[in-house]
Amino acid sequence: MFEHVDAYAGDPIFSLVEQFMKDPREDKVNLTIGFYFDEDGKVPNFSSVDKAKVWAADNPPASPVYLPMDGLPDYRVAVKSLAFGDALPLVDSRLASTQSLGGSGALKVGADLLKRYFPDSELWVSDPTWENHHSIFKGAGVKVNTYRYYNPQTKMLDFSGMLEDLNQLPEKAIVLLHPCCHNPTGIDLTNEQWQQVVDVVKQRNLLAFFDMAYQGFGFGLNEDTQAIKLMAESGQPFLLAQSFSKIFSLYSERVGALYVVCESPETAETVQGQLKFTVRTNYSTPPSFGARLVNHVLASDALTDEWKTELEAMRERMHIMRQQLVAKLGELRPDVDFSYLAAQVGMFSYTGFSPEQIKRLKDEFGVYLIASGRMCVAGLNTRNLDATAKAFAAVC
Ligand code: PLP
Ligand code: TYF
Repeated sequence: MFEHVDAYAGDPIFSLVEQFMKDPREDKVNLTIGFYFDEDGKVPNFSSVDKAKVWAADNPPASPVYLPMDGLPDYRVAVKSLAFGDALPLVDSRLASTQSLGGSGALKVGADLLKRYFPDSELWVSDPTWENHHSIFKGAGVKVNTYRYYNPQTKMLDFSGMLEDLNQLPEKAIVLLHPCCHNPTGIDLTNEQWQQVVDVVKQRNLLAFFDMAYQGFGFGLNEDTQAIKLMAESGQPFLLAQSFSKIFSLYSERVGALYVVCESPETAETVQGQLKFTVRTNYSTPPSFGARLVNHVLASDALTDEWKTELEAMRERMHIMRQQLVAKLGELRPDVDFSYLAAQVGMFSYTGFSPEQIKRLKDEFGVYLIASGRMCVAGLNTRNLDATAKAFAAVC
C-alpha cells in the first residue's frame, strides 16, 4: 500500500544540529539553527513570560471548550497593536486577522487563502529566502519564483536588481517581503528603499505578503515595523504573518497571527469568514495556552515593560557579538574587508563563505554554519567568539 511513498531527506538544518550534538569536541561552536541563544549558550525563557505561566496555572480558562476558529479574541486585539503600532488606525477598520500556529501557520493559512481567491497569482520571494517559504507555498499549490536580493560579489543588497524585478511583475503577483532581520542574509532595506518598494507594489497593484518573525531583534519593536507602516499608509491591501516563537521564546507553543489588510471594512468582514473557513479545513481551531501567555503579558503594563527590557537585552547582545566578531576579524585579517558583516542586522548573517569554507570550518575547527554560509549570530558568546574569529580568519 505505502511502497510508493518517497523517503523524506529531512530538514538540512535539523540534520546539521544533530551532527553538531554528536560532535565530541568540547570547543565546538553551534551557529546553525535560528534559535536565540544567550551568553551561556542556552535558549532562555523570558522572566515576563514565566510570570504569565504562573498566572495561567492559577487561572485556567473558565471553560475547557475549543477557542473560536480565528483564535482568542483578546489576543487578536493585543497582538495587532504590536504589529502595526501607531499605524493601526490606518488599517484597523479594514483588517481581517486570525491567531495562527506560529509564523509558519500564518504563512500556510495565507497561502491557502491566496491560492483559493488568486488562483492565477504566483509568488515571488527574495533570492535567497528562508527555505520553508518555498516549501509552504509550493505545498499550497502556489508557483514560487525569486526576485534578486543578495549580490554575492558585493555581499550587499542588489537593490536595483530587486526593484527591476518587482517592476516586471504582473498585477496581483504575490511578493514575500521580510520587514526586518532578513533570514538568511541579515541584509535589510533602509526606510527610503522600503518607500520605493511600497511605491512599486502600489503602482503595479501587487500583493505584498510580509513575514515578520523577528520584530524587535533589528533596531527595536517600533523601528522594525517601518515597512509595514509605509505599506499601511499607501492604502494598498497586503498580508502580514507574525511570529512569537523567538520574541517571546515560545517556539513549541506555536503562537502567531495572520493579518489581511483589505480595501474596505466590508471586504475585511468577508475575508474574516474565509480565514475561519481556511482554519476550519486545516486544523479546526488553534491551541489556547501560548496565546493566553502573550495576551497576559501584553495586557499588563508592568509585564510588557519587563518583556521589552528582556527583548532589548537580546537585541543588544547580538549586536555586540556581531561588532566584536568584526573587530576581532579586523585584527586577525586586516587584508580582508568584513564591513559587510557589521552592516547586517538581527539574528542572522550571510558570511559569503563557500561550501568548501563552511566544510573546513566544521571539519577543522568545529565551527558549524549552514551550508549556504548563514551564521546564527545568537550562537556567538564571549567564550567562543575568539575561536570563531580565528577559524573564520583561517579559512579566508
Ligand atoms: N519566517 C521566517 C523568516 C523565519 O525565519 C521563521 C522561523 O525561523 C518563521 C517564519 C517561522 O516561525 P515559527 O517558528 O513561528 O513558525
Ligand atoms: O534556522 C532556521 O532557519 C529555522 C528554524 O518550526 C526553525 O528553520 C525550526 C523549526 C520551526 C521554524 C523554524
